[in-house]
Amino acid sequence: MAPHIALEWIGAPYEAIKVGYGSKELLAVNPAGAVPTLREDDGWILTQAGAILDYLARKHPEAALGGGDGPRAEAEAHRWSAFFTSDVHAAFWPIFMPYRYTTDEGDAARQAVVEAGHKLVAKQFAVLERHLDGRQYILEDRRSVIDAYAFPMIRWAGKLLPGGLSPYPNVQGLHDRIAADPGVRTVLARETSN
Ligand SMILES: N[C@@H](CCC(=O)N[C@@H](CS)C(=O)NCC(=O)O)C(=O)O
Repeated sequence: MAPHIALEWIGAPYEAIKVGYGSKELLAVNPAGAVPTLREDDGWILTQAGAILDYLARKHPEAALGGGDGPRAEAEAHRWSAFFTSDVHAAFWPIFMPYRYTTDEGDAARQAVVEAGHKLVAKQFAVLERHLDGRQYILEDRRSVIDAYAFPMIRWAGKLLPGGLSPYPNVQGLHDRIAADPGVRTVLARETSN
Protein backbone atom coordinates (compact mmCIF):
# COMPACT_ATOMS: atom_id res chain seq x y z
CA MET A 1 0.00 0.00 0.00
CA ALA A 2 2.79 2.50 0.87
CA PRO A 3 4.48 2.53 -2.58
CA HIS A 4 1.06 2.76 -4.23
CA ILE A 5 0.27 5.84 -2.13
CA ALA A 6 3.63 7.38 -3.12
CA LEU A 7 2.89 6.65 -6.79
CA GLU A 8 -0.53 8.29 -6.48
CA TRP A 9 1.07 11.38 -4.92
CA ILE A 10 3.68 11.44 -7.67
CA GLY A 11 1.00 10.99 -10.35
CA ALA A 12 3.11 8.44 -12.21
CA PRO A 13 1.31 5.67 -14.11
CA TYR A 14 1.66 2.23 -12.52
CA GLU A 15 -0.03 -1.14 -12.48
CA ALA A 16 -0.88 -2.73 -9.13
CA ILE A 17 -0.83 -6.52 -9.31
CA LYS A 18 -2.58 -8.65 -6.71
CA VAL A 19 -0.38 -11.57 -5.59
CA GLY A 20 -0.43 -14.21 -2.88
CA TYR A 21 2.36 -14.26 -0.27
CA GLY A 22 4.89 -16.90 -1.27
CA SER A 23 3.09 -17.51 -4.58
CA LYS A 24 5.08 -18.76 -7.59
CA GLU A 25 4.41 -15.47 -9.36
CA LEU A 26 5.79 -13.44 -6.44
CA LEU A 27 8.75 -15.76 -5.76
CA ALA A 28 9.80 -15.27 -9.39
CA VAL A 29 10.44 -11.57 -8.69
CA ASN A 30 11.20 -11.62 -4.94
CA PRO A 31 12.85 -14.67 -3.35
CA ALA A 32 11.38 -13.61 0.02
CA GLY A 33 7.88 -14.15 -1.40
CA ALA A 34 6.89 -10.82 0.13
CA VAL A 35 5.41 -7.51 -0.94
CA PRO A 36 6.17 -4.84 -1.95
CA THR A 37 8.09 -5.65 -5.12
CA LEU A 38 8.57 -3.02 -7.82
CA ARG A 39 9.24 -3.96 -11.44
CA GLU A 40 10.23 -1.23 -13.88
CA ASP A 41 9.31 -1.46 -17.58
CA ASP A 42 12.84 -2.59 -18.50
CA GLY A 43 12.56 -5.53 -16.08
CA TRP A 44 14.63 -4.05 -13.23
CA ILE A 45 13.28 -5.25 -9.91
CA LEU A 46 13.52 -3.60 -6.50
CA THR A 47 12.36 -5.04 -3.19
CA GLN A 48 12.19 -3.67 0.38
CA ALA A 49 9.60 -1.00 1.10
CA GLY A 50 12.14 1.53 2.41
CA ALA A 51 14.31 1.23 -0.70
CA ILE A 52 11.32 1.43 -3.05
CA LEU A 53 10.01 4.57 -1.37
CA ASP A 54 13.45 6.20 -1.41
CA TYR A 55 13.87 5.28 -5.09
CA LEU A 56 10.46 6.73 -6.02
CA ALA A 57 11.17 9.98 -4.16
CA ARG A 58 14.56 10.35 -5.88
CA LYS A 59 13.23 9.37 -9.29
CA HIS A 60 10.52 12.04 -9.06
CA PRO A 61 12.10 15.05 -7.31
CA GLU A 62 9.35 17.26 -8.75
CA ALA A 63 6.90 15.60 -6.35
CA ALA A 64 9.03 16.74 -3.36
CA LEU A 65 8.33 13.57 -1.38
CA GLY A 66 11.90 12.97 -0.16
CA GLY A 67 11.74 15.10 2.95
CA GLY A 68 14.20 17.86 2.07
CA ASP A 69 17.79 18.29 0.90
CA GLY A 70 21.12 18.25 2.66
CA PRO A 71 22.87 15.67 4.81
CA ARG A 72 20.70 16.16 7.88
CA ALA A 73 17.36 16.09 6.04
CA GLU A 74 18.50 12.97 4.17
CA ALA A 75 19.68 11.36 7.40
CA GLU A 76 16.29 12.08 9.00
CA ALA A 77 14.56 10.38 6.06
CA HIS A 78 16.83 7.33 6.51
CA ARG A 79 16.29 7.37 10.24
CA TRP A 80 12.48 7.27 9.97
CA SER A 81 12.54 4.76 7.14
CA ALA A 82 14.67 2.45 9.32
CA PHE A 83 12.32 3.07 12.24
CA PHE A 84 9.33 1.88 10.22
CA THR A 85 11.14 -1.09 8.69
CA SER A 86 12.96 -2.43 11.71
CA ASP A 87 11.09 -1.17 14.74
CA VAL A 88 7.45 -0.72 13.75
CA HIS A 89 6.87 -3.20 10.90
CA ALA A 90 8.77 -5.97 12.67
CA ALA A 91 6.79 -5.36 15.86
CA PHE A 92 3.62 -6.46 14.04
CA TRP A 93 4.94 -9.88 13.02
CA PRO A 94 4.22 -11.59 16.36
CA ILE A 95 0.62 -10.32 16.03
CA PHE A 96 0.15 -11.36 12.40
CA MET A 97 2.14 -14.59 12.53
CA PRO A 98 2.56 -15.79 16.13
CA TYR A 99 3.33 -19.32 14.91
CA ARG A 100 6.67 -18.03 13.62
CA TYR A 101 7.64 -16.97 17.14
CA THR A 102 6.90 -20.08 19.18
CA THR A 103 7.20 -23.80 18.59
CA ASP A 104 4.38 -24.31 21.10
CA GLU A 105 1.23 -24.92 19.05
CA GLY A 106 -1.16 -24.31 21.94
CA ASP A 107 -3.59 -21.40 21.85
CA ALA A 108 -2.28 -19.93 25.12
CA ALA A 109 1.32 -19.80 23.85
CA ARG A 110 0.26 -18.14 20.62
CA GLN A 111 -1.93 -15.66 22.47
CA ALA A 112 1.06 -14.79 24.68
CA VAL A 113 3.09 -14.03 21.53
CA VAL A 114 0.30 -11.82 20.18
CA GLU A 115 0.19 -9.90 23.47
CA ALA A 116 3.96 -9.45 23.40
CA GLY A 117 3.49 -8.01 19.89
CA HIS A 118 0.90 -5.54 21.20
CA LYS A 119 3.46 -4.30 23.73
CA LEU A 120 6.17 -3.97 21.10
CA VAL A 121 3.90 -2.00 18.77
CA ALA A 122 2.71 0.23 21.63
CA LYS A 123 6.34 1.02 22.53
CA GLN A 124 7.09 2.15 18.97
CA PHE A 125 3.86 4.10 18.64
CA ALA A 126 4.74 6.02 21.80
CA VAL A 127 7.96 7.10 20.03
CA LEU A 128 6.01 8.20 16.94
CA GLU A 129 3.41 9.97 19.08
CA ARG A 130 6.10 12.06 20.82
CA HIS A 131 7.79 12.88 17.52
CA LEU A 132 4.51 14.14 16.05
CA ASP A 133 3.90 16.55 18.91
CA GLY A 134 3.55 19.93 17.17
CA ARG A 135 4.15 18.44 13.71
CA GLN A 136 1.75 17.81 10.84
CA TYR A 137 3.95 15.24 9.09
CA ILE A 138 6.89 13.02 9.99
CA LEU A 139 9.57 14.88 8.00
CA GLU A 140 9.82 18.65 7.80
CA ASP A 141 6.46 20.39 7.35
CA ARG A 142 5.13 18.60 4.31
CA ARG A 143 4.06 15.09 3.39
CA SER A 144 6.74 12.64 2.26
CA VAL A 145 7.14 8.99 1.34
CA ILE A 146 7.70 8.34 5.05
CA ASP A 147 4.09 9.35 5.77
CA ALA A 148 3.00 6.95 3.04
CA TYR A 149 5.14 4.27 4.76
CA ALA A 150 3.54 5.01 8.13
CA PHE A 151 -0.04 4.95 6.89
CA PRO A 152 -0.72 1.20 6.54
CA MET A 153 1.01 0.53 9.86
CA ILE A 154 -1.13 3.16 11.58
CA ARG A 155 -4.20 1.41 10.15
CA TRP A 156 -2.98 -1.94 11.49
CA ALA A 157 -2.42 -0.44 14.94
CA GLY A 158 -5.90 1.09 14.92
CA LYS A 159 -7.41 -2.30 14.18
CA LEU A 160 -5.14 -4.58 16.19
CA LEU A 161 -4.10 -2.82 19.39
CA PRO A 162 -6.58 -3.43 22.22
CA GLY A 163 -7.04 0.35 22.72
CA GLY A 164 -6.75 1.17 19.01
CA LEU A 165 -5.21 4.60 18.38
CA SER A 166 -6.85 6.25 21.40
CA PRO A 167 -3.52 6.67 23.31
CA TYR A 168 -1.97 8.31 20.22
CA PRO A 169 -3.94 11.44 19.24
CA ASN A 170 -1.05 12.88 17.19
CA VAL A 171 -0.79 9.62 15.24
CA GLN A 172 -4.56 9.64 14.76
CA GLY A 173 -4.24 13.18 13.37
CA LEU A 174 -1.57 12.10 10.89
CA HIS A 175 -3.76 9.17 9.88
CA ASP A 176 -6.74 11.44 9.26
CA ARG A 177 -4.71 13.92 7.20
CA ILE A 178 -3.37 11.13 4.99
CA ALA A 179 -6.70 9.29 4.76
CA ALA A 180 -8.41 12.44 3.46
CA ASP A 181 -6.14 12.57 0.40
CA PRO A 182 -7.92 11.55 -2.84
CA GLY A 183 -4.97 9.42 -4.03
CA VAL A 184 -4.98 7.53 -0.75
CA ARG A 185 -8.73 6.96 -1.05
CA THR A 186 -8.17 5.49 -4.50
CA VAL A 187 -5.62 3.04 -3.07
CA LEU A 188 -7.84 2.17 -0.09
CA ALA A 189 -10.86 1.56 -2.31
CA ARG A 190 -8.81 -0.81 -4.47
CA GLU A 191 -6.83 -2.58 -1.77
CA THR A 192 -9.26 -2.98 1.06
CA SER A 193 -12.35 -4.02 -0.90
CA ASN A 194 -11.12 -7.46 -1.97
N1 LIG B 1 11.51 -5.95 5.02
C1 LIG B 1 10.50 -6.16 4.01
C2 LIG B 1 9.35 -6.94 4.62
C3 LIG B 1 8.32 -7.27 3.58
C4 LIG B 1 7.20 -8.09 4.20
O1 LIG B 1 7.43 -8.93 5.08
N2 LIG B 1 5.97 -7.86 3.72
C5 LIG B 1 4.82 -8.60 4.20
C6 LIG B 1 3.54 -7.86 3.92
S1 LIG B 1 3.41 -6.35 4.79
C7 LIG B 1 4.76 -9.92 3.49
O2 LIG B 1 4.75 -9.92 2.27
N3 LIG B 1 4.77 -11.01 4.24
C8 LIG B 1 4.69 -12.32 3.69
C9 LIG B 1 5.49 -13.30 4.50
O3 LIG B 1 6.22 -12.89 5.41
O4 LIG B 1 5.38 -14.48 4.18
C10 LIG B 1 10.02 -4.81 3.46
O5 LIG B 1 10.07 -3.83 4.21
O6 LIG B 1 9.65 -4.71 2.28
